Amino acid sequence: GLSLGNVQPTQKRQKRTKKPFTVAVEGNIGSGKSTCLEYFRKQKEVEVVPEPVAKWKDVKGNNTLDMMYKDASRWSLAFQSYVQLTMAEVHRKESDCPIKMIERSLYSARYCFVENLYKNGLMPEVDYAILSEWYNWIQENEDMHIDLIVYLQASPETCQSRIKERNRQEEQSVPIEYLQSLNSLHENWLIKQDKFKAPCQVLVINTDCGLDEMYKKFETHRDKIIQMNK
Ligand code: TTP
Repeated sequence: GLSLGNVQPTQKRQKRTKKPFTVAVEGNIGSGKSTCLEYFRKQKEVEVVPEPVAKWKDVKGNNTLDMMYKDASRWSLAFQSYVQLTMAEVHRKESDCPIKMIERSLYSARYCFVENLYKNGLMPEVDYAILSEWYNWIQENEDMHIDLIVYLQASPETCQSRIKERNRQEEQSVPIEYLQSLNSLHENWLIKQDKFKAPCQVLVINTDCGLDEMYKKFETHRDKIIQMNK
């Protein structure tokens, strides 16, 4: 109502001028990213920005994630350009919390997923070239800064059994080879760092274990993950 008009400028002035310490949680499909984000969401210093997967499943009523899995050659350009747009929004989102945690990043969308589609013949070269040019433009013109990557490392077999367990309808046809290929791309990017370099320090947590042990590992690494920008 009327009184709100007076509140807004004050809120603006109170906005933190410091940038939040930004943590991206990375890892294969089913590696445990959502579990990790849920765990740290409980900390009052942390704002979690979830992955915009709900948007991908409803573009004017079209489930583009499903379309991509059913016919990658036809739909992966549309799908990955929308992923790129929505991830750019995640990077740009301001936070009043000292720590901002995001699920994935523009980096893994490009270096793991787009790369995977192209390398496996599921995306034509021209589509790959256009997405790459868009990616380069965003990298030059937008703030994609990350302070820390938490890499949840899990075997493709672990990921496959978790995918089966959670039973997300779109993913039921994902073959083990797809997960193996995505796993190599994550390893190349975050561990070997040959073709693509990690944009910041990488903290590796192995998640080939049960839920309780996973929580214990998150707790062990808590102070490395929850850092404040000075
Ligand atoms: P993930 O980002 O791996 O999320 P997840 O919920 O599977 O993670 P976790 O189990 O670790 O909590 O992927 C979500 C879906 O989107 C998955 O089916 C892979 C797909 N995807 C792409 O196909 N291309 C992309 O660029 C991204 C980011 C996701």
